[in-house]
Amino acid sequence: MTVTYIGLGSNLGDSQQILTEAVHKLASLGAIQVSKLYQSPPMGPQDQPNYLNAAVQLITDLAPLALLDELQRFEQESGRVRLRHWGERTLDLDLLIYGDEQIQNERLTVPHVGVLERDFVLRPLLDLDENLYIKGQQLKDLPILQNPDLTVLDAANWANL
Ligand code: PH2
Ligand code: MG
Ligand code: MG
Repeated sequence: MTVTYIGLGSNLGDSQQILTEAVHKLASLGAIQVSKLYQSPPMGPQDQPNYLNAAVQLITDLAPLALLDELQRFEQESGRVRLRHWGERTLDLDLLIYGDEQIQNERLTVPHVGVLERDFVLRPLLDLDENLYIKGQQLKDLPILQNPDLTVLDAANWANL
């Protein structure tokens, strides 16, 4: 059993519905906990809609690449559209953390690139474990969290679990 964290994002279609369905699919892979639901301005091209972002803690038996296969299958099933790099997309599921493993291969970099610089990833992660560390860095101490750009859309049971 490994404690993993998945980042969820969507800014095309009915994003809350798409993220809700993604949470239910993640629940088929193991025990989950879900962060609050956030809205955040786009990182990257500015001529795209705001994102909905969240994170899920998943405790699973799946090996990293098997888990990645499942995440990519869920992205495809949501009718994933990805129009440009850092651009709009229907569903993005990023494997952020896999236990305390550091993984680097053609398909996967864990911890996920850029986690420490993105408030829309950090804030939801801290909902799930406020004492989380990545690469020896305590997340709640990161300066970027002092002035977060994101707003809580739904703090309750938004995914209807
Ligand atoms: N994902 C991107 C590009 N830009 N911006 C926000 N706010 N949230 C995201 O999840 C996001 C983004 C590509 O994965
Ligand atoms: Mg992403
Ligand atoms: Mg991605």
